Amino acid sequence: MPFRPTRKPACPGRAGICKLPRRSISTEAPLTRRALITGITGQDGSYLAEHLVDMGYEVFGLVRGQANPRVRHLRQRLGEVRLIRGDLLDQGSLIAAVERVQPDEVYNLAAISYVPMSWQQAELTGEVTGLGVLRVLEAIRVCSGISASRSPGSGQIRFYQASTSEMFGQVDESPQNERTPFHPRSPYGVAKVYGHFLTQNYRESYGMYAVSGIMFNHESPRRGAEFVTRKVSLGVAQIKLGYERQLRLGNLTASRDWGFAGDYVRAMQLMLTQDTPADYVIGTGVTHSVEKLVDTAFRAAGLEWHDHVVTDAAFIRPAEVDRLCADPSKARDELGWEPKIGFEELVAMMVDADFELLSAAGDSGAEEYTTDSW
Ligand code: G4F
Repeated sequence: MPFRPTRKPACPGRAGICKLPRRSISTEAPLTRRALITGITGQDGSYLAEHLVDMGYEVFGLVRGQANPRVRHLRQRLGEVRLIRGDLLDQGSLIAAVERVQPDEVYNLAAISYVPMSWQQAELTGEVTGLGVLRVLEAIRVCSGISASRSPGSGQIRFYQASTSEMFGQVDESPQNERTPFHPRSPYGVAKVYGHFLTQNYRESYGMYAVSGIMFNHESPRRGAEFVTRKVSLGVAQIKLGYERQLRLGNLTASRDWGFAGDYVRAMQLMLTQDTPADYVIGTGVTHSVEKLVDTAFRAAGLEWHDHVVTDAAFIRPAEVDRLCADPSKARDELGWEPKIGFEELVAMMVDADFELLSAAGDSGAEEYTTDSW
């Protein structure tokens, strides 16, 4: 029998939880499954929160800092989500968050996820992206009373770790599946490998329901402007509107398996509903070069990329991941997961969204969405 979410009474208004205004107010006390998401203000966090709210979950998000500006965007988008303060660098805050929320599911999406930054701040990347996973797992273990001699009971907290195709790095086989060896090429990739193996280790050591989704690149109009897809879609919109003439990029020959983030969060939830915890590769199975991405985006706006794109050595990485392509057959066969949005549709969606965004924001607003980050 596949696992079915159980329903339990909600526990509103607990100390330390900042409840956001609701989009729609139900007169009945909801009986629902409860999820805690770290990294809720990021692209994946926002799509996952929407998906879980639509499925009837009660969703809590961990937010760090005193005046995190991303919280405002989240408030506008998702009134149902309750926010709780905590930080992946602070073990006590994670234990307190798990204790207060008493989640059925924890999704660890928080990380320093911009690969070039991991060379600039390698230690911080290791702390957040690597050791942060340990701290979340420890918070769950401690709050659940699990130890080497005490296994989790049937109502245990289920844990999802956001692993990544960057762990494959320099690959010897293509496409990559769950058994492909890892050869990470950045401090970010190395930190993610640590988190991945630690998740496996807690599953094997303590019998915890702890799984990793090895997600290939997933994009959307909510993607940060530093990642290449969004940098390109913003650049195209700026050029189309006459705000810019050039777009400066790094390595155009690298290839990635790009999918739509909204599709990938469905896989995260499905992974926590299986009888047996396991890791899954999530991707489309189709790869394109950065040059193809650029060509597709400029064409979508009726532009010719050769007239505008300049390659700039400042954006070349110390070590590159040349080519990634997923073999998502295990996810398809066992989870019934398939992506709904293909590459061309994704690129057109992002270009259209940025054209609308910048048209509404005007010339001065365009500066907010600068594409010149490293
Ligand atoms: O968009 P990117 O920065 O994504 P990257 O490095 O593949 O990592 C992303 O996907 C991973 C999943 O596999 C995540 F784990 C990770 O957190 C992140 O979300 O770069 C994609 C490719 C690279 O080969 C890069 O060298 O695009 C190339 N590129 C060429 N010019 C550029 C640029 N990348 C960026 N960010 N900016 C450029 O100007």
